[in-house]
Amino acid sequence: DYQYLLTQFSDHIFTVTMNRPKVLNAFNEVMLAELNEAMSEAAQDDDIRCIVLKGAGRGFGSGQDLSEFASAYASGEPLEVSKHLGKYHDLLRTLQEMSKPTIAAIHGVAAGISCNIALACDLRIAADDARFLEAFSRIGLVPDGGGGYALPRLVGIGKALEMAMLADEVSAQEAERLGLINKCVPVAEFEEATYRLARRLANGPTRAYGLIKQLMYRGLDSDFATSLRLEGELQDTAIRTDDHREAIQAFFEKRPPEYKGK
Ligand code: T3D
Repeated sequence: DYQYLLTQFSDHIFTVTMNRPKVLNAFNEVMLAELNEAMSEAAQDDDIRCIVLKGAGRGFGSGQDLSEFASAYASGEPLEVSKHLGKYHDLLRTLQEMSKPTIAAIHGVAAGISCNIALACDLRIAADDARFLEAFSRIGLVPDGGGGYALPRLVGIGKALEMAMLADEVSAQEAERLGLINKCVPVAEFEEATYRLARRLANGPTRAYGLIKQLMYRGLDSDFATSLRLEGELQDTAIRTDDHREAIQAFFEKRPPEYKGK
């Protein structure tokens, strides 16, 4: 049991809800440690074939808990930023490296490092009341939590600089248009649409999804030749999976495939 997370598992879908609603799910040390633990365990669990990350109460998350900064400054202790950030970096690595799809389901505000953790998930679905805020420059900081990596790749350098420097809120509709999120849906349909997407992924060819993640994420930093080499290696693995064989058989039997994630 966690102090600041709610977790739920059904139909191969693992839902993690950040649960500090009074502060819009701001990250304190405990919640960050718990999220690291929950995601690391989920990464190892073959029964889990899709992860949904969301926030309790009226938003997804408000970023780092600023009262932790304030109390450190008041006590005169220096903040060990690199050590502290390292724990966020562990989480980002786990999200990218785990061989199963992750969905950030965003309603209300996603600010600061909460926004960037949403960007580190594979897919993003948002309610139409969602707003995205690279809040960092408002408090004299640079985007962290992988924002410097993900943001320009998702929306292009011009918009990334605008979001980071001006730190204006971006609406869900605008975020969808920019490619910052995959889909914006009406609030009333948000829950249903989130789990429709999650079920689709959880019932899909999980091994192929894991290999697709490698191909895409490594491709972001590869030259053409390296990426082609990698696709050869990964396809060699994909072609040996039970799910691939099942899909070929299902095609000729004119029925939907029944993937087992193997
Ligand atoms: O080393 C490192 O860790 C560096 C890492 C930095 C990572 C970061 O994430 S830096 C960015 C940190 N986040 C922010 O600067 C955002 C601060 N919050 C806001 O600007 C606003 O709260 C929001 C735009 C997110 C939402 O506005 P609104 O009007 O919907 O809600 P609110 O009334 O401002 O907030 C509700 C409550 O949550 C309020 O408490 P109260 O007055 O009801 O007792 C507010 O103080 C609290 N809250 C909101 N954000 C945080 C927070 N408390 C602590 N930390 C927060 N980040």
